[in-house]
Amino acid sequence: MTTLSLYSPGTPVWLDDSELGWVFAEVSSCTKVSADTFTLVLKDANSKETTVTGSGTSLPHLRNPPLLESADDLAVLSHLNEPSILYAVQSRYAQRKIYTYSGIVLLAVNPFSPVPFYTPEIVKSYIGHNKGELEPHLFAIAEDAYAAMLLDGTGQTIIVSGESGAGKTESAKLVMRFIAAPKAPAVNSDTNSFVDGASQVEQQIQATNPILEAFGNAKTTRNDNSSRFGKYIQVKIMQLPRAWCLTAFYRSYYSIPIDKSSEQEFGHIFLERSRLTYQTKTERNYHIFYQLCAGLPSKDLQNLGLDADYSHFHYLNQGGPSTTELSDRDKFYATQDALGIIGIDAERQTSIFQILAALLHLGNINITQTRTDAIIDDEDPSMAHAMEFLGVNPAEFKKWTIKKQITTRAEKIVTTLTAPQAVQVRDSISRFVYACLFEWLVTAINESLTGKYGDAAARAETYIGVLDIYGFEHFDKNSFEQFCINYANERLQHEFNTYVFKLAQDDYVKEKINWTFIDFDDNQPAIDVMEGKLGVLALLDEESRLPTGSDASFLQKLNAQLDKPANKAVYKMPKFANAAFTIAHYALDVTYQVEGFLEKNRDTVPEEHLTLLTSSSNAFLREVLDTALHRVGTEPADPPSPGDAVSKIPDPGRTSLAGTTGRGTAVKKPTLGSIFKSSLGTLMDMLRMTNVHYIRCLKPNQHKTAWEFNPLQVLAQLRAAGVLETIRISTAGYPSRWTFQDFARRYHMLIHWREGPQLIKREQWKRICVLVLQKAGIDKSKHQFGETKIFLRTGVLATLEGLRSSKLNAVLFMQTNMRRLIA
Ligand code: AD9
Ligand code: MG
Repeated sequence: MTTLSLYSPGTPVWLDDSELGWVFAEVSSCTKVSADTFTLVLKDANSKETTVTGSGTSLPHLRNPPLLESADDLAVLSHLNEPSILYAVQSRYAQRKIYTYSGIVLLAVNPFSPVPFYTPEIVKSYIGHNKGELEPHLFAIAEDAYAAMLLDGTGQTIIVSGESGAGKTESAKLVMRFIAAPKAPAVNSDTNSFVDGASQVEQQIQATNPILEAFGNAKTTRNDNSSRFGKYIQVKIMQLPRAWCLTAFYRSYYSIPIDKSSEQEFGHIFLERSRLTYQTKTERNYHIFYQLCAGLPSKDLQNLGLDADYSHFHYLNQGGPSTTELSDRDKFYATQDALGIIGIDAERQTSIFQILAALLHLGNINITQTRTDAIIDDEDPSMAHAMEFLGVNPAEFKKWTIKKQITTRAEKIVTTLTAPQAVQVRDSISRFVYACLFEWLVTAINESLTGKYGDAAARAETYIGVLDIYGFEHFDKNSFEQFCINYANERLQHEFNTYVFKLAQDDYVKEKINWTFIDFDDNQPAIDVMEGKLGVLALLDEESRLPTGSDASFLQKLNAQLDKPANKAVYKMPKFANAAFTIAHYALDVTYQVEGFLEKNRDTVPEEHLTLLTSSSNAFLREVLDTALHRVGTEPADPPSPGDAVSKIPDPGRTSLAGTTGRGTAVKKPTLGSIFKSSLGTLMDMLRMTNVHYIRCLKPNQHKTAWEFNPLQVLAQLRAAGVLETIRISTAGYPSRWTFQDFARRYHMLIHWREGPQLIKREQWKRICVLVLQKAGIDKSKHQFGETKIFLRTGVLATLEGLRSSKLNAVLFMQTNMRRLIA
């Protein structure tokens, strides 16, 4: 079509608007200025005229016909441009439709209000139905994964992504509920059954939520229930002789590294541990502490030396106010119930609460200073309480909190610490114990979930995994925690790009099908700057291992290494912030303050304290530490190189929170950054072994207001997630690809009953594919033949599956009737 006819008078278009993104307008006139340049006069809804001159893509975007404007799947829009996509999502949201397909991705806009979309009847209605048959929904994605698992026999992952507060955790929980809802395998559609009332595994899976949220979630400025850890739960589906059986397993995100030689090889993204000892004014510590203060009967509180007023505790009063006491109290009861469901009885619960109380008392130990030396009063009541519950000798604890032992080749030297240094030691112990407790809980949950099917479950290959990690974050002040969280999100975005764009297109080229390459925003340069050989994490580790290392010299190294023309687009030195660096992430530029990076990366606990804790008289604490520490891995040291102070001077007398090191052995203590990086690596490797499905959560406003849609904010998220490109590739591309043989084996029944088996015998796979497509009436534009594979556009597989099911049912019907006749 020519430009003049495209922009004929009356054509609806989009006009740029600084507040709303775009507004409606209509073409009044279109005049040719030169060979490819045109001047358009546009009239907006208030009849205000605007003149635009341009060519090609700089001309206004075209609007879609009203019928398509709020389509279920953005892929059907005839004009695929940003304003049309944004408007479709926005107008659906205004109609209380929060889900929209965007090619292979489901977009989910947070309603910030209870919605009636998840009732047992709705769960039931999505079972056994193909993705396009009903309204877009999380359940349709879950059903799709379930069907793909049965069809291919491969592991499936549903990746839930989006920024903090966008709704990932809520969505992941709903998806889990759907998957855990009992149902027969979809191939046997007649017997599909949804039983109201939860099975035991289903109940146990549900119970993991209140527990993990109590111990791993906290209020942040972006989300009142923000996940501070990542989780990947695998629901394994085993085919037992008479039934399909569910069992679940958290590949979950230990705060301590797992032993590299262990069988449990999968990824874990750890808990944000700094929150335990410090929160900003508007945030809170982990929910469980407020729950404990609000929910425990006063006698139990007294026994633990606690009181209902959480503000008496340093670890809780730095942050903002609690949510209403009632909700913390109710949540506490829910946590207790859930602990009971997964088999942690009242006695064990009391042991857990004792440790939590010990941590609160630890935080209240008064550490002061005489001239240069830290001091703690021998009679400090908080120390007495804390040591009582931890089962540790107070005198020994005090000694190694205010003193430090350095071992040299010749002797051991004891030096004194300053008060701030002693506070660091105290806090590092609290963080360590809490991190171990969290891991112990995850282990207990897993033991309960795998239950009697433990071994079989571990071997089962067919599973659906749901990944829910902390969302992309940017605050006024961003530190090491945000760096790690955003790094994880950057890697996840890269997986998405690789999956959707690169792999698909690489395969097209390899199979030599007709294809015009679609460009996408590759975020590899940002990842290189963060995790590369001389990237932020590597330089941070180098600096962390130097006894004289400091945040300032870390920053100097960063700037020297990374502030280069090659990194101009991703690494920046901010103009107005000192002691900070900026990374241009896929979602947004974020400036990180370097203060505290080194200490947080080291997060070490003195070895003397570790010995005290592991030989505690509290048997439960010993079990907790044992569970956590038996997974600890150490990293062999790189061979020392000239000038490499790192591996030659291990910091003696201190051990990484993340791991113990044999004294004098040549091992590098893993830093938090290095553990994080390797954890992410294993997680990504595991995702790659599965077939992935994407749910992209969108946050419609920053105030958590129900049904409020801020177009510019949503647009930024759609852009960052590459939604436009994803749709383009989904519509232009071929999401299903099969080898000729696999395709022929599954669908040969659609061709003539005698011809099919004969062709199979002769292994004429491609011929069968051609005949199947002919028979099914699949248009030529909807498929392509590669060298070894057949490529199908969206929707074709659903058609074929429908035909296959009808055929199978017809055969079954005939056989049953024949038998009856014979009888
Ligand atoms: V973070 O990265 O963990 O900080 P999430 O997980 O993306 O974040 P979350 O699921 O916790 O966000 O959702 C935030 C809040 O949005 C919830 O506490 C609910 O109040 C609200 N929400 C999210 N999804 C839904 C929904 N489907 N229906 C109703 C919802 N409310
Ligand atoms: Mg969350």
